Amino acid sequence: MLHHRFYLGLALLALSCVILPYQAQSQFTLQDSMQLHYPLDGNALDESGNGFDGTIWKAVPTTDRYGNDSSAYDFDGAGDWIDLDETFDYQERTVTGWAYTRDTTDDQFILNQDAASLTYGAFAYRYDEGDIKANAGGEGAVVISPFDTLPRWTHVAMIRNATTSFYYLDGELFYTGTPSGNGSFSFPNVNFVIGVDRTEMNRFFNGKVDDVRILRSSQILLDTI
Ligand SMILES: [Ca+2]
Ligand SMILES: [Ca+2]
Repeated sequence: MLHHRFYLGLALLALSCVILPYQAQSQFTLQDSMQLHYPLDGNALDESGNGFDGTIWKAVPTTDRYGNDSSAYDFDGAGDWIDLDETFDYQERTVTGWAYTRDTTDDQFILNQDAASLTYGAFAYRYDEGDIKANAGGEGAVVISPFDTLPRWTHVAMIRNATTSFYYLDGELFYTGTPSGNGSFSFPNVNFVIGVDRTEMNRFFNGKVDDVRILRSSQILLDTI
């Protein structure tokens, strides 16, 4: 825990130059900028107030990272996912969630929105040939070494603004990049999907997902780490 707090402090320091000018100009609050929030406590209702409720395809309620019953969703790696008819194509964007991973051997998508028509690029958190890969906004995938031990819960945050992308795992900033507008032409899907790739037919996640949030800002969510 101390380890995470240390890195969170570093993360705050690193982000302060981004957040502070933004807040001063817009006076946005975190809640104002929340576009989607799925606590996934027995349903896929959107608690952001925007009504972006998800549709659950075969995923089942399970325990969360604290052991609370029916407080996350389990995806069995074979035909389970959650989707909704909504896109989150923002220049300033934060996508976060918790994922419980059993195995990264098979290619799997946890959080995904990917189409070439998106102005601000595809985003994804996924496993590919044993690596962890993330994409905050269209740039080439950021590759992270495989987890040392599995299974495990991991918090991921993918953040972009007009000039910079930020990638966090468990509160640790591991990469900053330059976001672009790239996305896929084949089987594009402008809508956000959880637990499967953009086709909604392939690369199903084998694990659990909890506390998915999308914000229209480049703030990191302190209460989720
Ligand atoms: Ca939950
Ligand atoms: Ca299944």
